Amino acid sequence: MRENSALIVVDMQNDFCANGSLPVKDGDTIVPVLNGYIELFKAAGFLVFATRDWHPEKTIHFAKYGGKWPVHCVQGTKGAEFHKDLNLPKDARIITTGDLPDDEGYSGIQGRDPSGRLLSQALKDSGIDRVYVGGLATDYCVKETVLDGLRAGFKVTVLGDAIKGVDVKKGDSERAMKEMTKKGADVITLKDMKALIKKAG
Ligand code: VGL
Repeated sequence: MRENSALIVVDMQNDFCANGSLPVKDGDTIVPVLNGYIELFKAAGFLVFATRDWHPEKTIHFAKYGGKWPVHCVQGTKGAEFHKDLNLPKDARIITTGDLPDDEGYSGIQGRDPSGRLLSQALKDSGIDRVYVGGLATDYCVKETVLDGLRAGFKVTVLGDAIKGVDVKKGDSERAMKEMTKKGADVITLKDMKALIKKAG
């Protein structure tokens, strides 16, 4: 690939997986696929970012404080840890979202690295012009990260076989996919990604 690319793995945390407090149906099933992408990106020398939803106990994001969701991904809890089978590289850059009481934290692009730098800035500082986005959930954090990435001027590719949605309303994930592609996102699968990287040498 000629472009300088990075992988963004969105919110692959226990609470969004089976037995979590806000489980995304079949959320776990994308872990091996994401691991396939991670391997490719590492081998190609590209950066890997992993976002994590990282809420305080009290936040406007939770239903009991006026928000939409059950309590999930509270800072420092088991539910906020990454799925144990996700093979994040040692040098993966962790991006924190939703860690303030008035912040829903849907967009990974607005998340911050350990030094407090916005992900959008961290990407620019590394000369990244295209991001590949997969993880959970298609109709919330993946969608917002993709749309925000496009707005910030990045080219964005959705990992079509490494996302799953919440579907609070039936069809939400499908509508999210339509919106992302309409706004300019590309979609790829692991098989095509392998071919692309091979072709680029
Ligand atoms: C998410 C619902 C609530 C997500 C986060 O990571 O997509 N979804 N909070």
